[in-house]
Amino acid sequence: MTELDSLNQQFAIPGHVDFVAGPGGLIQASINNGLASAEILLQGAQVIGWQAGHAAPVIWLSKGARFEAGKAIRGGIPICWPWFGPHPETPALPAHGFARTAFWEVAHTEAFPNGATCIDFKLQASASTLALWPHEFELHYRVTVSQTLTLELLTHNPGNSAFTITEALHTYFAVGDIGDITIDGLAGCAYVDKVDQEKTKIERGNVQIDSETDRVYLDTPGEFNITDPRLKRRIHVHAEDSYSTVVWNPWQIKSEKMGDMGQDGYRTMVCMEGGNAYNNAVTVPSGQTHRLSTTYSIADQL
Ligand code: TA6
Repeated sequence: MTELDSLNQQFAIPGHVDFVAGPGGLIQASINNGLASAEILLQGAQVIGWQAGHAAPVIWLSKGARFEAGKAIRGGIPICWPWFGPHPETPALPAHGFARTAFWEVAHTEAFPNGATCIDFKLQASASTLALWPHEFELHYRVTVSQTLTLELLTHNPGNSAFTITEALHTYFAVGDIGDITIDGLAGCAYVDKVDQEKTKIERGNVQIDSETDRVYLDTPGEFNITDPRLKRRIHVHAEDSYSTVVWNPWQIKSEKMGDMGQDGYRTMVCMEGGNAYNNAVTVPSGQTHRLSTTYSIADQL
């Protein structure tokens, strides 16, 4: 029996979820429940697509993305864990931690009476993770798909001592054109400006983007909107236990250097990431569990 056969035997739900060979042969959970469709790779438990009803796709995936086992994939919703950005002490370690390139297990699937579908993934410490980060851990990640998309990342500390993490659900949103969008909900927040010597600044109003932008907003509230006049929609973001919000667009020159953004891909994406980074780092005491959650919904026809 192949791995796909085993996954389908254990977790497939007709009319909701099955498992297929995805891009690059990576195993993919395909959800299609009549309310929405979503595609999630077992590598990194990475959502690579979500489309509510007949609306335009909400999650952006680079046309230049490379799908190779163990390699980061450009687009979707990478899980940055147990550190966000470069490793604080050892820059040679993988950026954004190891969760996004690890092979996660499927723990559960369920179809709900309201038509939604959820899939639970889990990742535990192993020799390879302990070599990168010397702590026992259990990660549980639930993706719930309907006209909304809810992501819940639970960090459990089964060890005898506390550990500290930084984290982000590094979501790439599809937009009509980066120059037209407005992001609200961050006014008054301090942010670290990573394209200006990591200076700390204060957001004066709504965010508009006309050049490379890489900001980590701190102590942020939990309600934001990405207003997209070209696609005539507003993406609402509701975040819980997420005190940092990252806004990123590499713009043209950095995109060309990255090599996997596709031709002018930067024009049709914006990253808005919920998590906990910088002085919002989270310490998880022994035996405790930390929860990070975000929900996306769409208001069409602006
Ligand atoms: O979230 C923004 C950021 O930290 C940027 O600085 C940029 O590095 C981006 O993440 C993408 O990182 P990656 O390792 O996926 O190329």
